[in-house]
Amino acid sequence: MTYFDADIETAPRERIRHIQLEKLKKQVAWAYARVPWYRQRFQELGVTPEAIQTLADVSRLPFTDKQTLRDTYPFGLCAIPLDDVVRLHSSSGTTGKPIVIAYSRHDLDVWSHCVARLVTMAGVTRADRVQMAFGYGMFTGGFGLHYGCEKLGCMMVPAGSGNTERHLMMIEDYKTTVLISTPSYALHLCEVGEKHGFDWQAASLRLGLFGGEPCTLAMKREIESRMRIQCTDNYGLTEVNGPGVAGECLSSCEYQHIAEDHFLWEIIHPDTGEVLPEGSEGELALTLLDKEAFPLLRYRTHDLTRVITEPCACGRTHARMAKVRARTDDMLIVRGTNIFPSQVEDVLSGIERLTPHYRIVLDSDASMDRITVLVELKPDAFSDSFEEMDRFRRHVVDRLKQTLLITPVVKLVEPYGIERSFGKSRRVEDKRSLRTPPRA
Ligand code: DLL
Repeated sequence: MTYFDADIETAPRERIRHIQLEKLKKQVAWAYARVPWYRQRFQELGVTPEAIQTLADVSRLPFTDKQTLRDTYPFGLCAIPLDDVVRLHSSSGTTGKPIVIAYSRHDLDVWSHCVARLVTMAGVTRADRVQMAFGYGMFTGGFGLHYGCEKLGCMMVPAGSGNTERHLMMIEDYKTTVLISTPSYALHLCEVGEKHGFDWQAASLRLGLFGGEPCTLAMKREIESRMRIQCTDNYGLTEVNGPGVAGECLSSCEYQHIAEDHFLWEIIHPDTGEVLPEGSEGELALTLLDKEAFPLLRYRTHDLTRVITEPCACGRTHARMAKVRARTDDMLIVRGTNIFPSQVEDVLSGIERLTPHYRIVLDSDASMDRITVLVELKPDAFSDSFEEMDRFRRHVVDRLKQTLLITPVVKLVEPYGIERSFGKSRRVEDKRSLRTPPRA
């Protein structure tokens, strides 16, 4: 069984759009007929499912977002009897109640099909032995990628997250060929392996499939050269199944093919919600095209990207999204200046003597907000000379200042001094909310 579906994946764009329109009409009618929340929103906007005559008509429909899921928590958006729900997953959100998503048997089949295609695109075959370093639980990463690879026929090693030494042992003993993890965990595995004298050159690993968090090109190249593997990035979110929404093929570095026969994308203005012209950067909104249990129309992802439809060297005709480097809700406002963590990352990745690990801490003294960037030195960048280290620290401050337009505090941290994460890395700590309120 192969999961390269040439008929669909290399179809002319008009055919893809035709498939999308037919599915969209059905999906909208499904949501309207079965979910009171949609019926009410449609009525408020004065639209009915019959309004959908072309793909552009999607812009007449209401948006959904995390708030919709919170307002209807837990099962208010469910379009099928709960007895027909076979799985729940929830988001890794850190504030308030989690959001929950339900799946029918059909939804799980569609999801694993999307993932089987995605991993095939990344070079995985049924002969591969796949080591899973995503957690199995409410997070969609572990189960989502697991069932897609299993559908393809791979030998799955469901190691889960954490226990890095055991991961190394499994690579060696089971001769695994594919690692699935966040890029930050891959980097951690790399370091622990190097500390133990693990021979990456001799190891069987050949591919790394990363996702769940941003992976800069610099980070990808670093992992590729240290682990001696080829890496691809893939994108997804809990609300839209999980992984399987978009992924890189082996020819399309930095762009990820969207599974367009299952997801309709729009790029919208993050403030006004207006649909932007093709190729513009904006917020990605996604409509699931064949979801039974939890239909989501025009789901606002908060992820900033742009989508191109030019042909790809791999022959696939599905549109490609640029790497997500920032979220609209990631933006930090420090002393009135807007800062994205990805800007800090871009600067640091251009400084030879630093590792890719860093942390941003925001706090305030008196009425002033302060941004501190902790940066980690590579082992060979460490010097006994205080003057030399301080000169380097000031150089990092200057480089950051040029991009951020405000002066950060920079602290140099010794090699391995920044805590590693097993899953998604937390790079920003905002302590400003802990400020003691002034006395009345
Ligand atoms: O992270 C689903 C996933 C698991 C995708 C494993 C790929 C692999 P959530 O926990 O709901 O779901 O987080 C979704 O993470 O809106 C993005 O902001 C971010 N994200 C996910 N993948 C990427 C990526 C999973 N490849 C949120 N690059 C999304 C950049 C990513 N950001």
